[in-house]
Amino acid sequence: MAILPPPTPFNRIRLAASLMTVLIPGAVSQPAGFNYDESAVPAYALPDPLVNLVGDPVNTAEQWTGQRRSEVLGLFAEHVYGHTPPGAVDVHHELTESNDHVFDGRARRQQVRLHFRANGHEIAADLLIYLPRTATGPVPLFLGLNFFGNHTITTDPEVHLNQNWMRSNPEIGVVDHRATADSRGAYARRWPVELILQRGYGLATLYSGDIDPDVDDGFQNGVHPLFYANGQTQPAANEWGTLAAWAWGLSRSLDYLETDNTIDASRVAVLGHSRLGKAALWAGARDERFALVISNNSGCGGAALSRRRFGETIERINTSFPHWFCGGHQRYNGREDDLPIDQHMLLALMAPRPVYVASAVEDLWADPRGEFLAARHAEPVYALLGRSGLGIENFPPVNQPVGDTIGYHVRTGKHDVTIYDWQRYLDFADRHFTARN
Ligand code: GTR
Repeated sequence: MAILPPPTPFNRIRLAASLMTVLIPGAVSQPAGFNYDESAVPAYALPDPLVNLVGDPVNTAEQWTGQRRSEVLGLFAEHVYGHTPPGAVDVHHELTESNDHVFDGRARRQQVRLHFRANGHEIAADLLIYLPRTATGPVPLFLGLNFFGNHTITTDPEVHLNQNWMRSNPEIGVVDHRATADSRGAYARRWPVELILQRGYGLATLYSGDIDPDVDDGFQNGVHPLFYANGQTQPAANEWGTLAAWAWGLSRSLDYLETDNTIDASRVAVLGHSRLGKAALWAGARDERFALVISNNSGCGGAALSRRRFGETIERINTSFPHWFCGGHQRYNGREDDLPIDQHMLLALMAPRPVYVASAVEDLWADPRGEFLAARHAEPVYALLGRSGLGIENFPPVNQPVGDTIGYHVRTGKHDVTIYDWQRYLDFADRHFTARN
């Protein structure tokens, strides 16, 4: 666990200042030296999702589903997120706490520890689940990773305080890489649990760092060592980084949700904000059990087109966060046009399932227009599979949700998750989940 200096008072100040610019979710603004001017976006040509690697057109749904889809998935694994090792780990689910009368009897709560063991290594992740108590049948549910522990998403005092390493953030009570009681509820405004429950949905969340700490530690902790071959000490250049590990954690959470018959595992929406939105998209691409996928301000390496080089660039993200993608992704620093894919093809991997992309006008670092354009250029794949996508050509006005099977909005405000975002996600899920039943 190398890179962070010891917490002397001086270092703390220096660290706090540098964290403000790159590490604290929500504190990301517009670092200087990057392009925020639409007229300076270079000319670029996007790869066509419907032309396969040998140059043949993909004309039928069968060709997409039977061949091209796995080709595109393979390209993202090879060049962007890294291949997830195929090996199995030993999994054990432990119910650590439950209560059938929370929020004045309106909800049930479960805390489940997922234990993963292999290769002499073991990690555990705590899944926090809230379910509406009045449900008459299995409930649909939103699943997402959080940044600082389950106890930060709610003021509910019974939620276990996370004990694992996390990025220091004294402003919210995370001190010397550990959560303190002061961090309880620090991000509750981003997780309107009671609204979600009222609308008839469950919510499940887990701390991303339980799966892999968000630090460039040479992959010596988190889930990676569980998969090392004999003598292997770090992932190969085309093997998974941290985002793919987080996506793996989302799939393992879904494995658990499938075992609870009060949850409708065929109606689970996976969502995430920012870096965790990138992970949610990769999870949705790899694991077609996720019925609906939501990207909240995911930006570079998420929903935004890389070739636009607007706001955050591949070189910048690989420099600030060398552990997020596979090692081989560094080859594309400053060479976006050489990538065999762009992020519209990541969104296309969700087809024909509903996918929602949300941006914020002030979040230029994440390139709202690039996120919109990726959604738009995913449309031909949806059309091939008989689904209507966004249905509009031009960037929509602020606070005006658009689209059918591909949803999009750009709201007022900053890089964040707001009630406005959640209301749109709930409406979108209502529309698609109800339509199916
Ligand atoms: C930033 C990073 C973004 C985004 C953000 C976050 O520093 O440049 O890609 O992931 O962090 O996760 O809040």
